[in-house]
Amino acid sequence: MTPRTPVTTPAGATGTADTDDADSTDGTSSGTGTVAGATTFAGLTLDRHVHASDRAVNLARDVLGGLTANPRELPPKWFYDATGGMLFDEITRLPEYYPTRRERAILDDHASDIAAACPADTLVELGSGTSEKTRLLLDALRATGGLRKFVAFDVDESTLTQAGRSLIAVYPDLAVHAVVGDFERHLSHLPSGGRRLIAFLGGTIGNMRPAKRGAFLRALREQCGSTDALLLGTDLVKDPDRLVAAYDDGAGVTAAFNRNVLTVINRELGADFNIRGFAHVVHWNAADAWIEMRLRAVRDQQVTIDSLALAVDFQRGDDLLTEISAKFTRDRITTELADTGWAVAQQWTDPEGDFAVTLATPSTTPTAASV
Ligand code: AVJ
Repeated sequence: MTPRTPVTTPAGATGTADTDDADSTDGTSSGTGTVAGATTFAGLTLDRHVHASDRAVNLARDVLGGLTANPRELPPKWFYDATGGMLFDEITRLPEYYPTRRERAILDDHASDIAAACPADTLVELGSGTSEKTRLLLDALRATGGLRKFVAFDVDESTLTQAGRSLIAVYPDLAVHAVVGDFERHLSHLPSGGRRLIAFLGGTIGNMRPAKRGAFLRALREQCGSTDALLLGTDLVKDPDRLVAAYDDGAGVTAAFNRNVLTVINRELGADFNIRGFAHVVHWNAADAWIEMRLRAVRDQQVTIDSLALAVDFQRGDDLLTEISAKFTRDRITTELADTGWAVAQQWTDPEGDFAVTLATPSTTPTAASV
């Protein structure tokens, strides 16, 4: 059980902070300023399982591991600083990047079906970001009469508090619980109670390799009671030309998003990546059914990373894998869910069959009573 320290901000927002994570520091002061201000924050609860001070430690660990591995690889979560978040937002509006529009179309058409199948009192959104898709689900759940609470779970505190603030303005009766955490590590800290619809949208599950996906889905299953449900958004396999174009847009926004991870490492770890020294490369890996996004050295170069006391040599043509984005078939989704303790209740696609949203319910007894 996690010891928790209640926190009250001057604005009246309440929060709890971990005190047991080895890499966590005191959460009672840093960051509470981001929720301070207007009384509209009454009703916002904030839990922190990741603190600003963890970020450098985790980034250093990932960069050291990734740049000394063969092949070289960086986890995609480090794209998303303020600039990366803005670039991703731009990506979702690109003509080539269809997934966001397709998923929104599905939720536009079927949010009420989803709410009817799972009339939850609590909507939990993993990797929530800021999306308007959340509102489609909240509206549908509110129409069923039982909605009381929204739990937003995201690694970025400022994204969460901004999203929480705007949701409370629109839904004054909604209890908004923001949880700052990494969904690969802190799932056991998801607020429990009530009937929960847990949404994991955008196709983000595709950024995990199959073994990690399986572990994630299993861990989530173990957190769920029999009336909870999972709403999963997944991109579908299609013409490789369209897949590649979605990650290699004509305006170069995805290239800038990809290279932004180097800017993050430069700033936060004192590295000297020359971002013009790396080309944006997109490859459809048909055998694994995933898109690979890479940064390819355009010339021989050495990069030093001061915080790691590390120098890394790149030969011209050397690749750094920055993201995989897996694409599914409907059968594959059903199989992977079944293998991890979930039964598909309903599955929807857009009319073009580009994207799928799947509603799944727990199918087996959890193996461990986890808290
Ligand atoms: C929304 C995180 C799943 O993999 O399509 C978009 C991220 N990367 N363009 C995806 C992304 C390049 C996106 N996710």
